Amino acid sequence: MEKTFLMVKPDGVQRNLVGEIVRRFESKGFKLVGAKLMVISDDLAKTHYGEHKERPFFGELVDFITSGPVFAMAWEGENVITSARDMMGKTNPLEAVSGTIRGDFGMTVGKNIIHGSDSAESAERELKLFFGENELTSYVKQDSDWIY
Ligand code: DAT
Ligand code: MG
Repeated sequence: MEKTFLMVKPDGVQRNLVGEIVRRFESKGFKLVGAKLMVISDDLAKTHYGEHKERPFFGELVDFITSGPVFAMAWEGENVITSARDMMGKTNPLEAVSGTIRGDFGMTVGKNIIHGSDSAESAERELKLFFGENELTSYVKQDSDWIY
């Protein structure tokens, strides 16, 4: 089953949105297989956002993502990578439609509440960056026959 990496950013943690965000993915039917509250190091931030290192906002992005605790999560389910991106909404919260996390809770691109892997390759890469193998759990959820 597909897995993805999602992370409530420092603004989402400070704004008490961890529970709301976990609830949305749980309610959809996805399975939480890993989670931790952590402060991202400068090195990890630069590696994680490496694809953006030439962009003018890179410094700001690294400062922001390391500015306070984030809630890192691994989620599992059918089509979870694309589905989670749809549930997050567009990068700019002002363009994100209502009903999405960014559309419902965000106002600016620099503080857009949540990160989610954008492809199978980034999901694999980001899960490895943030979680050790023994930090991801494999288990049967009792509601799975009612979801699939
Ligand atoms: P996403 O987080 O939707 O995958 P992205 O990978 O293009 O978006 O960018 C990563 C993060 O960088 C994004 O969540 C917020 C920040 N960012 C993107 N574009 C920006 C911009 N034009 N100005 C400031 N921050 C930006
Ligand atoms: Mg991205």
